[in-house]
Amino acid sequence: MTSILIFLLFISTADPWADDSPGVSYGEGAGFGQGFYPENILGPPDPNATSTYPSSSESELLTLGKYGWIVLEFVDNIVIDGDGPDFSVFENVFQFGSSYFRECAFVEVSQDGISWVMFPWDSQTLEGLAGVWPTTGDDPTNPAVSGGDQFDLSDIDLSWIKYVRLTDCGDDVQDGGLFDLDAVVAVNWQEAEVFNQNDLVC
Ligand SMILES: [Ca+2]
Ligand SMILES: [Ca+2]
Ligand SMILES: [Ca+2]
Repeated sequence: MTSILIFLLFISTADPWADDSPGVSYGEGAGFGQGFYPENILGPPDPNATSTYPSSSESELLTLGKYGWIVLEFVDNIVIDGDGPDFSVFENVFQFGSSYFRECAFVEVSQDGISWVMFPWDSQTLEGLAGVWPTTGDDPTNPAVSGGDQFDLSDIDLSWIKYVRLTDCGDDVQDGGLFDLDAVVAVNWQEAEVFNQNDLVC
């Protein structure tokens, strides 16, 4: 009985947030937030951030630097392809008037941390990049109200992923500067302990 209770307690701790960061490589201009890494980019986005008052705290943000990259891993859960967007990336984008201050990153995903698939992106519309839309401050697990940038695994024909890699766009995109990661949040997910990858067709 005790072992059953411990097991139930264990699986009940799964959460939608990214759980670990097994790799990071800083580029020119990095430094901000490194003293708080990795806690500042795990868990939910800054709860005080809104569209017009973005997060500015080193305890919530990590600057990757020019062409810097970071890998996030889902440990207690995996992201699955469900209806609509499957995960969201939050940066400290903010709105002023009808304009937005944006700092973008390329988004790749992986099942094993070795083979990666990049979401297609457009340098003019910025579609397919992270760091485009502000955090609203509303429920970060609900893409209909959360803001941030949403990604749908069906767009790249994957049924599940365990890793997300974000790479600062550097000079490849005309944006405001350096990407500052706040959080990566699963929208459609399963607990890792009950997940059997043989049940899903990749
Ligand atoms: Ca998690
Ligand atoms: Ca954060
Ligand atoms: Ca989907």
